[in-house]
Amino acid sequence: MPADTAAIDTARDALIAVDVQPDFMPGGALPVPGGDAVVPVVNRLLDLFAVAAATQDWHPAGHLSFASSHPGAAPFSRVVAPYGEQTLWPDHCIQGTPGAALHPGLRAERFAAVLRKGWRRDVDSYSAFTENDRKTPTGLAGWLRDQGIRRVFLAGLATDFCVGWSGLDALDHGFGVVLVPDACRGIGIPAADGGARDSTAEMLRKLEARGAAFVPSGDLRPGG
Ligand code: VGL
Ligand code: ZN
Repeated sequence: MPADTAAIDTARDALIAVDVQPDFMPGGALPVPGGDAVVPVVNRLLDLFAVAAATQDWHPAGHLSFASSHPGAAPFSRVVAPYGEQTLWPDHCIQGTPGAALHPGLRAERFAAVLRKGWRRDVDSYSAFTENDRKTPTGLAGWLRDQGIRRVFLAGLATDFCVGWSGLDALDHGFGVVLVPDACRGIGIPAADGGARDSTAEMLRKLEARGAAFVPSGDLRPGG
């Protein structure tokens, strides 16, 4: 990690906009409080980066992560999937529906790559790098490396799930990670460990412990 986390090196730094999709906006199928506020922030951030990618949560109908696929199960409860524990969600981001599109207010033409994830019916994928079985790669790490990227700046939704897991996996892949707090929002459910922290606070704690940096968008600048 360069000493100056706030200076963007356009040859080595990439912006990743995670799951900025209508279904995660207030009023959407799986609303993230304040989710719409990240759109203008991501749009401003795009001016600082030469390499930017976006992810789209992209599930088939009947996806294993949908509570509706488990008779009697409520959204936000947990089940044990063949690959381990899986939180169940309201149906969301169904392939080809308007709620699964990139948010129409995004400057999407600036994304060099758009990666869809969660498209296997029986495996969810929070992370942009590795699916929830914790072994199937999405290919994003290789793409970033092929562009010469060494550090990723994370924006989008939701801090406690797809942004957070993407950050942890980016660290595991050897990338530096900078989370831009005002460009992210969390869902905020009771944390899986049953502790006092909610899922957003718990994820931020993990990211910090593993070496992620947190730099607000207003502090980022060209150079470095
Ligand atoms: C997400 C829950 C289910 C996310 C996606 O984008 O954080 N969360 N699917
Ligand atoms: Zn999902």
